[in-house]
Amino acid sequence: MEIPAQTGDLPFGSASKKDGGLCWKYALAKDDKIFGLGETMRGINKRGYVFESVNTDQPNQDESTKSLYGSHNFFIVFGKKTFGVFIDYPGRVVFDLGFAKCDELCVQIERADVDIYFFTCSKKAGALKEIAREFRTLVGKSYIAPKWAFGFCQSRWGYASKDDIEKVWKTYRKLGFPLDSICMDIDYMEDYKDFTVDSKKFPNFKDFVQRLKKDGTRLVPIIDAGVKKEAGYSVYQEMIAGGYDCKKKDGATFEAGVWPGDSVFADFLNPKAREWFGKQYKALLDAGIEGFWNDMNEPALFYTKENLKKTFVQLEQFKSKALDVTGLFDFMRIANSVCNNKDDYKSFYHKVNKDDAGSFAATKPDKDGKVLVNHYDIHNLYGYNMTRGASQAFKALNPAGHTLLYSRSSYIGAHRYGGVWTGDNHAYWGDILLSLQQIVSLNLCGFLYTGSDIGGFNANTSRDLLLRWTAFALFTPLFRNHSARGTREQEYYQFENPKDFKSMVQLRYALIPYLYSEYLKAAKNDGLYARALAFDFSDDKRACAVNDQILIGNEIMVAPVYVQNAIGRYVYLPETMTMVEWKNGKIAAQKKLSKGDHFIEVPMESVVFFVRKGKKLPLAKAAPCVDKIDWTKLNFVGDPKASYELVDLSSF
Ligand code: MIG
Repeated sequence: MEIPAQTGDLPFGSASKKDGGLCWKYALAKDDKIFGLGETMRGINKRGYVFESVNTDQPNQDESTKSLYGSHNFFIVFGKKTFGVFIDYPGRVVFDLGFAKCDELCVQIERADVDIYFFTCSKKAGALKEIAREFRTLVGKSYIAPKWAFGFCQSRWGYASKDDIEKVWKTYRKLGFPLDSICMDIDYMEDYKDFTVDSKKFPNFKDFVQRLKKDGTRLVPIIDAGVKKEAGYSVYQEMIAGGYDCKKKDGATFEAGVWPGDSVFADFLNPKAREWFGKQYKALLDAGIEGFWNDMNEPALFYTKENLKKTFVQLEQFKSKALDVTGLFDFMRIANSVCNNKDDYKSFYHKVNKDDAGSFAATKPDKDGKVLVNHYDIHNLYGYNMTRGASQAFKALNPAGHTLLYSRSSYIGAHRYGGVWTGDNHAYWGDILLSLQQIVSLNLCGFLYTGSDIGGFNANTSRDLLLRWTAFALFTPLFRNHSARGTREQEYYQFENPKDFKSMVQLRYALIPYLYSEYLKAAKNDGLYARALAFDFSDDKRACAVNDQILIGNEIMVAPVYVQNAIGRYVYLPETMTMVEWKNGKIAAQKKLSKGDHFIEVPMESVVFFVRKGKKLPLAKAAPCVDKIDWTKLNFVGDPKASYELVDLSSF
């Protein structure tokens, strides 16, 4: 259906119809900066490149990658005029932020049916924070993760049995590491079937869960979006019987291959299907599980049978040809196009209320007032709704409890239901910096509970990389060391002198009363836990351009070392600050430094951070798990005359 889109001048820039969709343009002033866009590649200031909102399972990220797992169409233009823009559109959006033309911002929305929100602030001082807050007033309060979810989590794709997990737990305990959780990746399931636990690999699972929990260590299982197609498997049977599955145009169930082989997909846009899927988590909650991570919910599709068939026909033609270079590349491109194929996304539908569908309706309403919507058009809402269903189910299934939930795929608004992790990064030095940049951009879009796989997911990590990475990540809410199957094992005890890692994990625990307080304050006041320096020092030109230092809460700044073999780094201080060096499990040095540039030496086993002017930072004594931290016995570093307010943690 054609809708009459508003074109012409908007409060900022102007809109016109283009390529069947809508194009919004804004002329950028020379020094304008662009903050936001959540989970994307590149710097904190996104100006100068082009990004796309198309949720994608992207295992080979590099600087040219335009889309990752989430779509977060909110950003702030900061400069001559300062304002926020939220492009509420569930499908493909392209953000050219001064790429085609240096001074032109151009957002191309695939169809003209879109809501564009602008946010302004009349005052210049504090405008960035105020605009971020206004945005959150619109999109809602942030999900709050339980306190234990700030503890250290060890994970790896490859823990395949109770023994594997027990070994991780025992080794960390033996070495005296704090540890709050261990993630269970897909191998815990029976044939990759969601909501099952392989009883051969995990005998007496419930007892195991309790035994670890008594020690302060929780197990956090993964849930994948694809559900195995298997007669007799109750989740599959119920999905089909209840009509909760995504269907093709002819009404047949949509099937695609993912880890379990042939799989089916719940129609998370249908409230009944969402509710039904949410209830499935009960099986694991009943075993004592208190946290989950939702994966593959872009949704990732390895292949469909239809597409494979077409692909084989195409590849067949290459058999008779002598393969030249161009032919070879065509051959590879065609073979690679099997995964996450656009035609597959276009081949299935969701059932929604006619009023919710608006111009996206692909059919006439049925007798219940429902219409079908093509998946492709609303692609970016799928993971969001999976997490939404789980979160709503937890409220009903576990009303007294507090369940940890984070998702790989998301859209604006998913921050109300859970956190996100930044997916399959690499054990590359640049990915430490990328993580810092993603975390501030995600915060700005409302996602406060975030973190990246420490040490890198893909590729082999090294001891120095893991140390430097940990020294940064210990300030991020999700503090999880995770790696891919087939890579070098990267639990901290796999390396020489694990005590150097232990010291850093201990700092994390010493900081938890602070980090969790700041996190709760940000969640309650629609504030930002992690943010760029520009948000607090908007008049300081140098501070506004800083791309590799961030503020964590209201009292500290961090400036990680992310270069191989560096002995330290230059740090820009926008005000006088107290530099704190943590080493061997305690504060090793404190020094007041003046505003300006400083070269700071950072030994490999040290963590250095900065307490802001007129502020003090509480530090607890490290404990084996979050529940054992004594929140009443705190030491302070920084300005002794300052005051610090811990939030009331009793209900968390
Ligand atoms: O296709 O479950 O991002 O964290 O370890 C890979 C296996 C599927 C992707 C997730 C990663 C997880 C992995 N998963």
